[in-house]
Amino acid sequence: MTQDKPTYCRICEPLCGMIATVDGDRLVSLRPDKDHPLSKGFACPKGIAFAEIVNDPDRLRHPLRRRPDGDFEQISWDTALAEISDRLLRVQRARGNGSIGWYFGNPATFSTGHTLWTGIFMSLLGTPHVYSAGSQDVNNRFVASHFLYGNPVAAPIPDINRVDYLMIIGANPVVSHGSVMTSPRIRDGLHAITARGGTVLVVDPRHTETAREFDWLPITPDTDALFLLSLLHVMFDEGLAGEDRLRQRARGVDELKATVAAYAPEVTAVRTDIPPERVREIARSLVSTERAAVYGRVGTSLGRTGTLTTALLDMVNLVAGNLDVVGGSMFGDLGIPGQRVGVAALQRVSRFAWGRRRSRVGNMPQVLGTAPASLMAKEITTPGKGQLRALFVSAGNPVLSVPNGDELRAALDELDLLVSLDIYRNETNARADYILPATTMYEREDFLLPFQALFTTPFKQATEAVIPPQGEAREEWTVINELIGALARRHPLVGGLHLGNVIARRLGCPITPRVVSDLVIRLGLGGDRFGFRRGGLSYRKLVEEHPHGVVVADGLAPGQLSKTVTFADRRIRLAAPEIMSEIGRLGVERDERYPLLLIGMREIRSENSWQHNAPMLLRGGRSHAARMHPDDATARGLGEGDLVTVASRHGRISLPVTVTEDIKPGVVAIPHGWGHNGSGGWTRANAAAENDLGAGGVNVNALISSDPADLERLAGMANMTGVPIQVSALTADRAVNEMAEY
Ligand SMILES: Nc1nc2c(c(=O)[nH]1)N[C@H]1C(S)=C(S)[C@@H](COP(=O)(O)OP(=O)(O)OC[C@H]3O[C@@H](n4cnc5c(=O)[nH]c(N)nc54)[C@H](O)[C@@H]3O)O[C@H]1N2
Ligand SMILES: Nc1nc2c(c(=O)[nH]1)N[C@H]1C(S)=C(S)[C@@H](COP(=O)(O)OP(=O)(O)OC[C@H]3O[C@@H](n4cnc5c(=O)[nH]c(N)nc54)[C@H](O)[C@@H]3O)O[C@H]1N2
Ligand code: SF4
Ligand SMILES: [Mo]
Repeated sequence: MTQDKPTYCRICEPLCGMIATVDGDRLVSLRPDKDHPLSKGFACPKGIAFAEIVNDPDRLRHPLRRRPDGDFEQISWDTALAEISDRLLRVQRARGNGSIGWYFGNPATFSTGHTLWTGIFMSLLGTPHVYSAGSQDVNNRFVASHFLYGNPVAAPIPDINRVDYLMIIGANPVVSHGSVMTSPRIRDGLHAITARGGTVLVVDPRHTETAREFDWLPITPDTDALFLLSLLHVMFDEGLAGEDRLRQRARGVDELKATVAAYAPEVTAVRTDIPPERVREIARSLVSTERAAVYGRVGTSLGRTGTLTTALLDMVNLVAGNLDVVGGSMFGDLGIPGQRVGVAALQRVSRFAWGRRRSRVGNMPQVLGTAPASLMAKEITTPGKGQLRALFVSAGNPVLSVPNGDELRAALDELDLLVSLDIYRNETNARADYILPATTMYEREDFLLPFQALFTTPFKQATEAVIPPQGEAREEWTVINELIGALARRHPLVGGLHLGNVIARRLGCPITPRVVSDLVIRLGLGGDRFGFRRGGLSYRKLVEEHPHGVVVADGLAPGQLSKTVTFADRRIRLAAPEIMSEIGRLGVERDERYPLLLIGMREIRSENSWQHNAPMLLRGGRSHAARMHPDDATARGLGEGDLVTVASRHGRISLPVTVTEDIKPGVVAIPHGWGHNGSGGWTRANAAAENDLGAGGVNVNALISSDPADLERLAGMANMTGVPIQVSALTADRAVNEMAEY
């Protein structure tokens, strides 16, 4: 007998409602939930295909241990945990807590237990070796907010439901479904803007899927900061800025004004390739349209000055009068009493506050307790106190996702202990000593804390697990509890936590992610405040009475800045010296040998490196290719499908080229997450994208530098966009050599 259970998808940020059809312990299929108040029957192919991932024969179902010959053998959980604990203790005794590290990848964010437990465990250990996908994604956002608002977790989001002029810069929501913004049916949301007579302008080097549906303004990669400085220039120069009001809300207006004076649109056009008149027109529209917003994402994060660029996005919104107002760029509200005071106190005392801790290699500042993942390899290979010796990798595939994967792959072999928690065997855990099988999202209950302030329509949904763990899979936080137990006797803080866990369990009220989530739900927007707010929400109520989720407010509330800014005068800082000094880095010396600029792109039927194995997503064949403009192709004698070598100062890859008008001349786009190399799992992914060079595609991050000197300075962001490259035809004998290297 099958049963339909409402739940939601946790692959990417809209968290679309899903109906899981379950037969006993088996997930039969997934379909979009028509009764979900926001996604209203929408789900993308990745979401639907997830049933194939849950049931994938390639999925990990048992703990594995690496044998001396490199192959893996199945072992029991007891053996795995006992051996891992033992080896971890040995490393800890010999080298200290600071030799233990953790990298958590993108899917960890979609599991409250996973993120919380990892964070708590590592911070109690006090190790600086905590890494995440954030330094390849969004950490610059936190640092920009730290300097602007004194609040690293404040993230303004566009008021999609009410905005009338939206400038999207460096994001492709029609494919990505929106990021740092939880807005189901985002494509419809954007079309609604134009349907009500508004404008959606997409500033992007590529004529993306989003740009094709709206207005496209091409820009030279990694020149967004210059463009934004020019927008500010025009706003001040033409007296559009409403300076009195601005001064009430912000400090540093004069410094900002003086700085942007040098960036007239005519000056920056040489670099951005945006006609000055267009810049003036956009600046005026942003000011004169009552409901206008600028929104940027990955494309504005991975340049050489991602923190500056993101800070400038907020400054443009603020100066144009569009920050924290209806229809503009707004702050979500958790609705938890004392949230501002709490963040302010943490900023003051916590070692997680920006700049309190710096990395051993490269002297880079930590961001929310994490160091740049680009440094992991060198932290492993550089001897000395604090050398990284034991590493856990959970829900991550850094060998493909961080710069210079080859360097990292080789470094992983030098570790005393490498443990992976994953649902698959991947290119990273191919080097692990142990691989532990994790549950997928449908095998765990969840209420996603990290996304609560990012919903463009305030919304809450909690789910039960829809099926039990498959095979011997376990939830990450329960595994972390075991590790905490293992280190308890050797470390007072970890010991304290372990003792707390044991006592709570004895008392029959174990500390679980659900308990923590329940607390946040009850204290937050729409919560029952433990009985003080009648009819309010709790975890149980959400699951039992609102299985499709519930909208908790009509729209985002304006006027959140006073709850967001932690500085005593509650005014935004526009001229933090750290941010301003980044402007000095905007100049570039072009290297004639690398005349083209590399950018990234995401594909609709793929999620980073890990959805290349689902038959539904591979239908019709998939290939990995570099996108290039016909002018650039002709100049190099290249045609559609030709094999090329792409080289940067840091590495070289070979793959086929696709010639397309949908990209700015001089720019080449290559998707990341490819480079599957037959590591034992992902049989279909390894075989897919087959071309004359082999299968599985190539790892574009071989072109990206992991040198600390090449990282963005304030957040340690990897520089993955606007990277100078050269492209040339792959000659027959070169191809033979490349094949030999595979
Ligand atoms: N289908 C699918 N969806 C996904 C993912 C996926 O892999 N596949 N990944 C998820 C993840 S992890 C994330 S973080 C989000 C990301 O969500 P988005 O940021 O919306 O997605 P991207 O496709 O990376 O969009 C970045 C855009 O920036 C452009 N760009 C590159 N360099 C520059 C530049 O210098 N300036 C400007 N102005 N634009 C530039 C690129 O052409 C691209 O269109 O997507 C999530 N959703
Ligand atoms: N060149 C370039 N590189 C990039 C980017 C780019 O735009 N360009 N984007 C960057 C961005 S935004 C991101 S987020 C990173 C992603 O980087 P990573 O997070 O390191 O890599 P993913 O490919 O997302 O790998 C996720 C892994 O988690 C596993 N997994 C899935 N679900 C679960 C689960 O529930 N539990 C556990 N334990 N494991 C699970 C999958 O099997 C897979 O092995 O890549 C970054 N790298
Ligand atoms: S857009 Fe697709 S992958 Fe993302 S949450 Fe919705 S269904 Fe899942
Ligand atoms: Mo990401």
